[in-house]
Amino acid sequence: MPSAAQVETAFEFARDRYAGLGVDVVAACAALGRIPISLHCWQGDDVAGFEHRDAAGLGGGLAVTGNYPGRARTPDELRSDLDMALAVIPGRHRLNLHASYGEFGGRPVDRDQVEAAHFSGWIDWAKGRGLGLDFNPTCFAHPRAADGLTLSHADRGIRRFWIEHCRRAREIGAALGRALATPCVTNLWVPDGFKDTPADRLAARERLAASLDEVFDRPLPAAHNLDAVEPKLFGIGSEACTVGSTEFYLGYCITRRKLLCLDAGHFHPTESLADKISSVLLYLPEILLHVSRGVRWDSDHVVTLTDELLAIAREVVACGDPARVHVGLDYFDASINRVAAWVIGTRNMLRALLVALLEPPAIRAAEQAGDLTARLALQEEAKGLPSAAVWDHYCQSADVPVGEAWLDDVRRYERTVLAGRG
Ligand code: RNT
Ligand code: ZN
Repeated sequence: MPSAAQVETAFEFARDRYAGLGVDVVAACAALGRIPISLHCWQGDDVAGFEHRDAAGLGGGLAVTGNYPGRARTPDELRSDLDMALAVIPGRHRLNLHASYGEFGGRPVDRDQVEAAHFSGWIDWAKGRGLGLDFNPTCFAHPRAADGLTLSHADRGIRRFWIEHCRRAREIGAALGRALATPCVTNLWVPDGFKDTPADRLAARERLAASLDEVFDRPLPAAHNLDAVEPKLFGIGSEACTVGSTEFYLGYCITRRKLLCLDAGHFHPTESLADKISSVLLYLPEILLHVSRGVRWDSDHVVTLTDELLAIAREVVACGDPARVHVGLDYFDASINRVAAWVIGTRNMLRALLVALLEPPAIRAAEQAGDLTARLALQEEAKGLPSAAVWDHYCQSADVPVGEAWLDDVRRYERTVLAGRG
């Protein structure tokens, strides 16, 4: 690990190098500090939640692999693990909760009964740390989702049940947003789809649209709650047709003024989420990202510092107003230390955003001047600029470990806390 003085020296060199290219590293770091990342609670316990069901019942095409010891089993354990992760991540961030993570006091509370009171422990925790909260209805891992259909189910009773759940989720989202004085993004994803060729795709999609209109019929103040909806290409068990496809939700969002959630794993493997951001921002004021890493399919691998991640971050910054893009993470890996998985993915998201904020303005200027040779040359040279020295300094200034030193802290936590979980 470098000494504090070494970090400082490297930073000064980097600052001058960037200044020579017209990049203000101090301004870039300040801008990075204004971009919150919404950490997904479900990485901490393999999407299990606190309704006392077993992971085998996850359903909805979701799959968590691995059995690394130390899974959080209670809200307090999950919060403790999040505190550990947040202690080694620079900046102030958000937590993204699923409805299944309420504190139900050991009582069976069905999804159509869930309410804001079940999340008061989370509100207190978030308030104490200056964090914002985001929210999701949980439309999987439930007997009434066993057919792989929820809001688009042909049975009106089943649709009603999920409409009620999703309505409650929005109200909870608004309560979280009001309590914390920062709008909660409530993201709706339903697994609805067909394993084999449906005879009537249109009817299912009409039912989904009608159900969504019922879910959203009560207006909520944007200062408290922002509604997002999440399309998907396919899932395990819905290979032939996903009712809530990209086209379905893009049209829905444009006509109903909702946020579109773009998940990096929800497209064909050769499609780039990065390229979609500017297209949808033409028609929607704000969007939500689920930054994930699909490997061959929507595998939800831990986010690493790939070209695709750099490209996504670049587009978030290049659109001119990063506040229009809510950045959340969405992956679940139980084959490695779960706290480390949060830290790795979140630090990588931030590093990618920093690289984007440090992009030399000459690249865009070359394009504007029609000099595509210079654009390519400068893009390639920029890859070797000392962004890592700026990142190290950013971490040091935020009083979090520099470089791989965070792993020692997580290992200590593993020995002292996680190992005792049996
Ligand atoms: C599923 C969606 C969805 C979930 C979480 C748990 O494919 O990506 O966002 O991963 O809600
Ligand atoms: Zn997602």
